[in-house]
Amino acid sequence: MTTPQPETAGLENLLHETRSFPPAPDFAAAANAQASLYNAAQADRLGFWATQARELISWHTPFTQTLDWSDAPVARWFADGTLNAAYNAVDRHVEAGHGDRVAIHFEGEPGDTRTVTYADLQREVARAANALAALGVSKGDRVVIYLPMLVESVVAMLACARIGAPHSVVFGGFSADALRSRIADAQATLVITADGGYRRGAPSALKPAVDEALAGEGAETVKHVLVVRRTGQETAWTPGRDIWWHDALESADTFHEPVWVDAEHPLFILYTSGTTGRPKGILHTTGGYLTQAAYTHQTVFDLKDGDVFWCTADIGWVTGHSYVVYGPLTNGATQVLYEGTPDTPHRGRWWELIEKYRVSILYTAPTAIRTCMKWGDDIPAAYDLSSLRVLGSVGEPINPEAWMWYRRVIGADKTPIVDTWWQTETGAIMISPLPGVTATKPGSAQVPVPGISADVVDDEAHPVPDGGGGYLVLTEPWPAMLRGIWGDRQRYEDTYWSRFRGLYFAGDGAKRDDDGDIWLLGRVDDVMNVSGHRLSTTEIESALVAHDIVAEAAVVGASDDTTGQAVVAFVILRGEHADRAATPEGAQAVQEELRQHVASQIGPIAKPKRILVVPELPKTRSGKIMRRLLRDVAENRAVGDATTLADSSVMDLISAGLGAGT
Ligand code: 6R9
Repeated sequence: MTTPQPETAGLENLLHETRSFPPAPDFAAAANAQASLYNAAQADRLGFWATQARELISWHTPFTQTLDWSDAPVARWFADGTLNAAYNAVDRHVEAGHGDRVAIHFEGEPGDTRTVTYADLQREVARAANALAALGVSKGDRVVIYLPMLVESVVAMLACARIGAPHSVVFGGFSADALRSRIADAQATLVITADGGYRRGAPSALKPAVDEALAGEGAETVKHVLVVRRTGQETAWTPGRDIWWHDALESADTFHEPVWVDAEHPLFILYTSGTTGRPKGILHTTGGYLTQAAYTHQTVFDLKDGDVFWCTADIGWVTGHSYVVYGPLTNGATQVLYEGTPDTPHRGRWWELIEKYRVSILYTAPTAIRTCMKWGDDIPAAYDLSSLRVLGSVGEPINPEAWMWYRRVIGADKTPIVDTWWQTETGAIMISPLPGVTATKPGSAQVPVPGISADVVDDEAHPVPDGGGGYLVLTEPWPAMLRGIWGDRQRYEDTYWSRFRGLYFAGDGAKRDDDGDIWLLGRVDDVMNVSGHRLSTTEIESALVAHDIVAEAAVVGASDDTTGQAVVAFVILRGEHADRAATPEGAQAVQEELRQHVASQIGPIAKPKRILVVPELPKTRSGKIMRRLLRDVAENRAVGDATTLADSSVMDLISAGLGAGT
């Protein structure tokens, strides 16, 4: 891990963003969030959360305790209350007379659509819960869900919640081996999958990966596989083990009494990759998680009656859990669920969907925003995006250039942008501006949401002053916090609580600007140390992307005999400039131009030692750049394990293309 160094003056300017966008008065006047929320939460943090839990969640047995921290760092929130997450997400809205409200506008990649009301959802979830129970799944059993983005995926998660069986969703793009290791770690008894899903215009099989996973070691606990028929493609079948979802649901009753569970009953396990190969099963429980998911969804996105919400994340990631399933449905929202990729059958598909469903709140990732930016302004310009009123970003630092594009081109230069920092481990949004309250700054997540306490500290755990940099920590327990790593308390304590005594170590570098606002600088392993100067990969990437000819950039620190680390940049040029680097002379000219540009934007110290023009960047399936692989290239090593890449051929493309002018 690199030690943050005191900032050098020359590095300040890029993140010393001076643009600021105060809320529009009419938006502020009508906003759900008011500045007084911060004061209320500060005056009585626990009381504040207890109020949210009572107002936003329906309890079967009301709780009397708010936080029990006696077994720190494992928290217990609202522990003597009982509830059911599926009841909160579905039934109570029907009971309140909103059965006809649309819960999900589903759009399949081939263009098939399905409108699901809350009453429909209630029937489906109840039938699925009965079907699971009939297969012998009961409270506490683990169910692995390996599905594309379908209505059935949401129903499957809620059916598990309804019977108190923690689900573990495994992203449909993961390999059979990744699936097997997660099934084995969770000791799941049931897998819910599909024959396949549609991806880039063609059916893509899923079931074979399940068959392969179950043939492997450690997966013997699985008794049944429920299979959703989506594509109708030919599917190998193991009689006695495999059951069609529609057959199981057809015979199931539409009434099901929810299983009331303790607030601390496990709701789900979600695996996330750690620094070692073994995935970490992040454990979330029911009451606190649901409270913070609902609260942040309502406050950070300013959710109102009549809004149409669209979070583009896959349910295989935590963002899909909290802002496709539990947050929006607990709040009774109407949302869009889209199965496919943004460029199928054309690059305007997302904007077409926003126009079609009058989406008013869009929540997506910087990588998607930069991709759309690369495709050009004329594509979104062809659609009516006037329904949009709040835009969100999540997953990685958003460079100011992409932020400004998002606001100008998608948000008609007026829509507030909420840059939300959080993690699988935190369960819900932790740091974000509040629309209508915060004057936003391009590239900064800014302030902890009311009720959350975060800080930036130095190596000795001392808070840094405004203008200083260090590590992001969370200083007080929060309702949606992870309750541990499945089956491994020691690893939980070691990973998150051993770096700084009594503080949760998030693993992200951060700085405070002169106003005290927080800027996330990427994972601390992405922080470079060049000649004793702390340089952030994000900062240099932002500078590169701010240049006209650059579409995307990834920066790594490669070990260097003299400077410790050296800055190596990988850039994708914008379409119309791509040819410029085709010849060695052209590539050299481009490199020199970009080096000078970084020098002028940040300072000579940040000038990349090497700039490599590449056709693609290696990204995980959740869109995070895999810098580890780029470091292998930069340090002239054989490229390491690339199995978690979304597209495993990217590294071959990169290696093949190098040579010219590097
Ligand atoms: C929700 C999610 C968590 C890591 C986190 C950080 C990065 C997420 C960010 C952000 C800067 C933001 N991250 N949101 N960095 N600004 N708004 O993405 O969870 O997949 O567990 O990733 O993502 O590095 O530590 P997860």
